[in-house]
Amino acid sequence: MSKITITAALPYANGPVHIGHLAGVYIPADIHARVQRLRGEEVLFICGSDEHGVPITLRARKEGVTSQDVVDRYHKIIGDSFKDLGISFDIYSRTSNATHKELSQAFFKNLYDKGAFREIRSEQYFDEQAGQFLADRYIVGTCPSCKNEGAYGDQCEKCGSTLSPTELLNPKSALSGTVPVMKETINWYLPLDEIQESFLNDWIGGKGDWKSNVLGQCKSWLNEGLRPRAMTRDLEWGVPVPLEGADGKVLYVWFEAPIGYISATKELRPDDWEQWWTGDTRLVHFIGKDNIVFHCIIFPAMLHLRGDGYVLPEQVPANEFLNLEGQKISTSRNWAVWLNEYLEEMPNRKDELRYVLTSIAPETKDSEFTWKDYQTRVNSELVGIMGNFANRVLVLMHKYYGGVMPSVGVVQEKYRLFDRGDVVGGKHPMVDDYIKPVVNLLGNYQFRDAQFKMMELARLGNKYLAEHEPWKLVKTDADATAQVLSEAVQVLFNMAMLMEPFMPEASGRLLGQLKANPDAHARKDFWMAGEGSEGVWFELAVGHELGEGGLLFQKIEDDVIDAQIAKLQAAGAANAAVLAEAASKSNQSGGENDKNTVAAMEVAAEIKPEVTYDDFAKLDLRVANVVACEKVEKADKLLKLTLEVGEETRTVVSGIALHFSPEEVVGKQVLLLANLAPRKMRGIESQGMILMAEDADGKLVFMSPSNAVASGSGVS
Ligand code: B3M
Ligand code: ZN
Repeated sequence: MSKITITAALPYANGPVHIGHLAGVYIPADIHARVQRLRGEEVLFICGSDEHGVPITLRARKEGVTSQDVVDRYHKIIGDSFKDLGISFDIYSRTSNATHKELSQAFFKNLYDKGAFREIRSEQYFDEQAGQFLADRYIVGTCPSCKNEGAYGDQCEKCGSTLSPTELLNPKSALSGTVPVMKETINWYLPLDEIQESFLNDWIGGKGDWKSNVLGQCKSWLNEGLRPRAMTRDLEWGVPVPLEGADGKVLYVWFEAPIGYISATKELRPDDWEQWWTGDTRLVHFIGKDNIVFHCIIFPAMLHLRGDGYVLPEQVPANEFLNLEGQKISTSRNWAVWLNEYLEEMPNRKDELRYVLTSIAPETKDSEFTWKDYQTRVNSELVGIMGNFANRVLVLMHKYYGGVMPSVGVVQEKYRLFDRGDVVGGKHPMVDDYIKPVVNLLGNYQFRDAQFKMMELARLGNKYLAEHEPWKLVKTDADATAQVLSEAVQVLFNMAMLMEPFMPEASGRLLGQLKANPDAHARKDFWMAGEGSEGVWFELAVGHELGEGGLLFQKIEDDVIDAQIAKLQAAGAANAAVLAEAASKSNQSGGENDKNTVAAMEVAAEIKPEVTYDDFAKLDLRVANVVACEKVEKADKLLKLTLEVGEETRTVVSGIALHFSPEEVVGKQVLLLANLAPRKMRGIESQGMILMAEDADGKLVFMSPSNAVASGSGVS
């Protein structure tokens, strides 16, 4: 047993959290923390509000209140809504508190005294009207790479480039809109170029088990060559730089925010906090992809430079982004499903949200939330499969046996759920086919697949009931009925156990309905399956009294979903109004850019960054005929297409099964990306990708030529 320190990115206290944050960071982190606790590990699960940084001061300015007002308001909203959703933080702290100020200043001082920083005199943008230096987001301008006119001094959100203020074209102050002047200032820089050579290259080089999206970003930073980065800023809001003569300067928010994990630990455990950051403690950071460089490069460099035994992260399972109804989630455009509002409007659907967001978690690439899909997953998976299975079993148990586990007479082979031929060797199919795979997937941070595997137990149970129909069997074979229903109860019990980290409330409800309450020791062996324990499965004994059944999940009616969609459409319409107004304004003012135009540009469909003709010429696009098509087993979204491409026959797996039946696809001409690297999906090698358009309602349309063309014809 070792200590595990699990951190979840500290949300900026400048707005509530939304489903994108949850799917990318907080739900996976919570599942992980819960699993580790179930395994008997010593866990500290840390989070808090990030209360410094320019987004907060800008918001305060816009609203005409103080920065402290803003963070007080959102710290409460965010903290309450996490708690309400059941995110099991051991502490939800904040970076404006005294412990944090003290600790982050001490950290800075420690590195300063070691000579770790380079003191650099430079010219920085200064707003003469506001009398202030313009760091990071205080300055806006045109992105040098993609020409987005709304880029910030630290980053272009459109193309993702990291920028420094002086790289922006046409820079303007976000405070006054005036053109800034250059003014000299001193700041302290972390010499990341040197640290790359002396430490980071090797350290990251040894992280072969990190997720490929995370390693990819790290390597591209390293390949480009790191540059010194300022760890102080000329700003008022933040932790003051603890040096003589550094008045008006604060610590860079990305220097002190990660230290917030440590100060939160200290606040929670004043006596042994250091043990959670040294020794053989395992440190895991849950973050979104935009935070990778800070957690994988800068913070580790800081910890390493201290040289006094701080642990470095063992894993940083960063996720990609979640989109909402076809658009990027955006706080400024109010294009989001806000957690606090969701919890108010659907107070009894917490686990439903957890379940759906885990099912679509952007673990390997960006993914998409739609309300219709949410409804389908709740109604057909949670209500239709899981809830229905539990309900049928419990109702029949009460009807036939008064809710008491019956004794089974002669066990009949043909009614067995599993072939137990191999139980003798200490193996049980429940363990080998379900529990161990779930535990393994969780160990690999594959939460989405783990939950899917857990759900397979419900599918298995339903299939088993449908096959043997105990409600009919009861008329002819009492023993078989008792056998089938008892086996079904065992499936329910193990499923309820496996549900615990994903849907803690529903798991508790189901265990309550079963009146099952395994002790911590048994739970531990269950969750250690394959690692230090052969694995255990659970059974309720003959004579055990079951509790009352009841619906595990409630169906969601169309009107609830329609109301949510309408709410988003209203936000969309408000944005369109801003767009129209900005357009008319910019006509009047000769195209001068203002912040409304920036918001408006975000609304229009996003065109990806420019590519060269050479990039384009690498794609081999062909017309292909679909000659056969079938569903892919156990994958409700996938169709397997057999394509004729000139002389050649190809197999392509495509995620269009929810839109088309196989019959609708056969005979179509489609556009094929023929030289995409082959990829295995559900064991089938997909040799290319067919291209589809998506209409405004999210319906897919084939890109077929208007007149039939010979298959294999090139497209250019
Ligand atoms: N406040 C969250 C964000 O980028 C940022 C994380 C800090 S983690 C130390 O949305
Ligand atoms: Zn850009």
